[in-house]
Amino acid sequence: LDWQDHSASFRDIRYHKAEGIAKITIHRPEIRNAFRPLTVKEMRQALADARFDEGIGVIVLTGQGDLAFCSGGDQRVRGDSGYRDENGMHHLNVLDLQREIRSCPKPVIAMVAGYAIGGGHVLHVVCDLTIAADNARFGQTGPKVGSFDGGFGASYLANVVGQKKAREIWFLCRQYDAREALAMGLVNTVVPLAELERETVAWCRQILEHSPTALRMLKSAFNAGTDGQAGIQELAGNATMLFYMTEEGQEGRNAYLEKRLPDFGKFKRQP
Ligand code: 1HA
Repeated sequence: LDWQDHSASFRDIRYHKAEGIAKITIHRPEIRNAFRPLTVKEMRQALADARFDEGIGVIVLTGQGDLAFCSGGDQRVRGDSGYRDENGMHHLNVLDLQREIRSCPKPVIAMVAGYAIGGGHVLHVVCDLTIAADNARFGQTGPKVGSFDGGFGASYLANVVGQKKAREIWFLCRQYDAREALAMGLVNTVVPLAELERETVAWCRQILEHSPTALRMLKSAFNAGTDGQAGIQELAGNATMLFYMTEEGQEGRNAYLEKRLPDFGKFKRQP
C-alpha cells in the first residue's frame, strides 16, 4: 500500500493514509509503545482528522515494530494523580481517546503485534475489530501496578469475553496468547506476523466496499446497548441526520425560512 505520510506535526505517533484507510501508529518502540499524555493527545488529533476526512472510511490503530501494540500508561511519568505532561499537569486522557474511538462513526481496527497490555489492552478492546499477529499477547496489569480501568476496560471487556473471563483477566493479571484470545472472542482473527498488515488492509478494503451510512448506523447501534444515554444519543443523532436528508424533514426547515405553515400532509404515515 502506498502510505502517504501525515506525521509532520507529531512526535510520539506516526500517521498515514492510503486508499481510504487512515493508520495511527504509536511510535515509542523502546518502551513497548507505552503512552504518555502527549502520545494520547496526538492520537486524538489524528483520530479527529481521520473522522473529518471524507476520503477516509476505516481507521487502523497500531504500534511501531513487532514487539508491542501498546503497553499502557508510561509508568515513568506516572505522577500522584495521573500521567504527567511536559508542564507537570496530571492526566488520564486515554479515557477521552477510548470514548472517541467508540463514538467515531467509522470502523476502527486494532492491528496487534506483540504485547497489548494494561491501558494498551483496553485500547484494542474498545476498537471495533482486532486483527492479531500470532505473536500477540494480551492482558491487564492494573492490580499488579496499582491501577485499574473500571470503565470500558472492565464493563465493556465483560461484554466482549463474558463476566467470568473478564474477572479472571483483571483479578489474576495473566497474559494470554493470540490463540487463547481468539478462543475467548477477544480478537477477530489471528494471522502470521508477516501477514499482519496485508490481512488488515484486506479487511479494510472489504469494509470500504460497503455502505458508509449502514456501517455508521450499525456502529452506533452496537454502542447504544452498552453506552446508556450517551449511546442512545449517538444512535438518535444518526436518525436525525437521516431525517434531515428527507423531504419531510426539509419541509419543516423550508416553511420556517419562508415564513409559512409547514405542509406535512403530503408525507405518508408508514405502517
Ligand atoms: O490502568 C491505566 C489507566 C486506568 C484508568 C485511567 C487511565 C489509565 C491509563 C493507563 C493505565 C495503565 O496502563 S496501567 C498499566 C501500565 N502498564 C503495565 O503495567 C505494563 C508494564 N510493562 C510490562 O509489563 C512489560 O514491559 C511488557 C509485558 C509490556 C513487555 O515485556 P518485555 O518484552 O519483557 O519488555 P520489558 O523489558 O519489560 O520492557 C522493555 C522496556 O520498556 C523496559 O525499559 P528498560 O528496562 O529497557 O529501560 C521497560 O521498563 C519499558 N516499558 C515497558 N512498558 C512500560 C515501560 N516503561 C514505562 N511504562 C510502561 N508501561
